[in-house]
Amino acid sequence: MKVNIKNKVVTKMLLGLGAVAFLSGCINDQSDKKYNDTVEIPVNQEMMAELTAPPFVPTPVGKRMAKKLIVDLEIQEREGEMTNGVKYIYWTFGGTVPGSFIRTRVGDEVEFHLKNHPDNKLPHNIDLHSVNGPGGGAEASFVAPGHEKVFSFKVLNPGLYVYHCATAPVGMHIANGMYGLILVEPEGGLPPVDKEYYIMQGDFYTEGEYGARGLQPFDMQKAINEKADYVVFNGHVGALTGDNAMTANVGEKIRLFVGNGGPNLVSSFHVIGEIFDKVHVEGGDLINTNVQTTLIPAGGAAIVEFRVDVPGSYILVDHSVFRAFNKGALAMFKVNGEEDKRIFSGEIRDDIYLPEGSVIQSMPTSGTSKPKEEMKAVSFEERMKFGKDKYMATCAACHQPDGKGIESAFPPLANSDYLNADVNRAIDIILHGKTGEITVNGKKYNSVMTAQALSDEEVTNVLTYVYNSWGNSKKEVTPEMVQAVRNK
Ligand code: HEC
Ligand SMILES: [Cu+2]
Repeated sequence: MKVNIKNKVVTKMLLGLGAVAFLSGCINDQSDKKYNDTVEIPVNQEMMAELTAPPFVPTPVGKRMAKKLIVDLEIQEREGEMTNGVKYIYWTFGGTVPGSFIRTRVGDEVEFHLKNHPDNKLPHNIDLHSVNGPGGGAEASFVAPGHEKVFSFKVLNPGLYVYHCATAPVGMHIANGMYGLILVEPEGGLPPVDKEYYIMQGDFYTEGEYGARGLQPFDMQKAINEKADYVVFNGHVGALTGDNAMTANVGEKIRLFVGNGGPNLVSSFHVIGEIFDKVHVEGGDLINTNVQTTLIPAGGAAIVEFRVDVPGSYILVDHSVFRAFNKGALAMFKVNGEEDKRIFSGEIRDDIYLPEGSVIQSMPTSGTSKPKEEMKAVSFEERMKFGKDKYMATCAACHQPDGKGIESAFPPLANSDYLNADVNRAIDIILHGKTGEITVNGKKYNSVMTAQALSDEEVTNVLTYVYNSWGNSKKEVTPEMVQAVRNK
């Protein structure tokens, strides 16, 4: 008996090993076969590639046969706006950051024409991660201003790939915006969806801090230290918020082509209030389902798909969340259509919950009491200085360092008609928080601001700063006024 069992086990093991050997043989054969097939896919017609500026993508490949695809891409060095009042010299593929979206299929033979505009100052090139060949085309495409380089490659592997400039110093060319995406669709195309969009994250390094005005030069040392001033989607703060938000209707299936140009930071890509039904992990064949946050490496990509079920604004972020609320890595998706209360009820009730001795809506304070000896401002200048520091530390995360807020989420304090109309109301909001619908500069907000645990002196300083900045009404605020509202 014993012997028998042993034999059985051994036989099973041998069978198992055999199966493994057989399977791996199969896998090798298959990928080899696939590869050979792809190389031999015939190409007999020629067409110009449709190139699009972000967040749009060219028409799906569908069932079209492989062709000789001519890509005509022009490099432009041009000034753009990083955020309000901040200018930056971008280096671009096609005039935008990220560069033009290129859409191909396996078997295509891409004839790439890289043009360096004569007004540009520097040579550039392109390394496409979809190329099998040295440098991804970098050496072959190295092109001086006023020149055009042509090279061609056979598209072998399906997936979503990053392309970027690889001219030394490579990091600097990427940091200035020289990256984009090229999609290689499989035979027969990707399954159809209702809406497709193109988003790419990038980190930027400027001599001035976030929001420092004027033309900001690239800062090499900050880039080396990986201390980004801006982390943004599609090249600048607000590229995809407010009127530039992506849109969809309830019930539609969305596909996002998401890339990360880097040069340094890895993205924890997340959509607040959505779950990705499907993620092509790293832009390849592996499909994960029901994903909350997907990691997108620098120089990598992912295809994410989800159905939008509930109307409203969805915020796309790098979930390394200070990047989202303090450095710009925030985009928006507006979904229109009918509510479905089975999926999301919205607020059902707001009951008062008051454990003994507690106060509603107060922010946790470190320690129990305020410092006893508070430094009091002795002049207007000092009030402004203390007020600005307090503002940057407590308010800017939501209302933004420039006071402009974030549409549909945080109302502006800059030039705010609501703020300027009533000082006591503003003091009350800081002391006690605010919920419910309000209209600021013609736009509706319906959210919650928690009470800010600040002393009378601090409220005075921060409001003095707010009222005397960004075109506001320069009202005077005193500790007595704050005290009066507190004692009401
Ligand atoms: C956690 C995010 C958050 C923080 C931090 C925050 N606020 Fe607000 N604030 C909001 C939201 C949200 C509203 C709108 C509330 C509503 O819809 O009723 C608001 C409204 C206001 C308003 C009235 C509307 C307007 O635009 O004039 C003022 C004034 C204001 N906040 C000032 C401040 C100041 C000053 C600070 C810092 C001491 C601060 N807030 C900190 C989120 C925040
Ligand atoms: Cu370059």
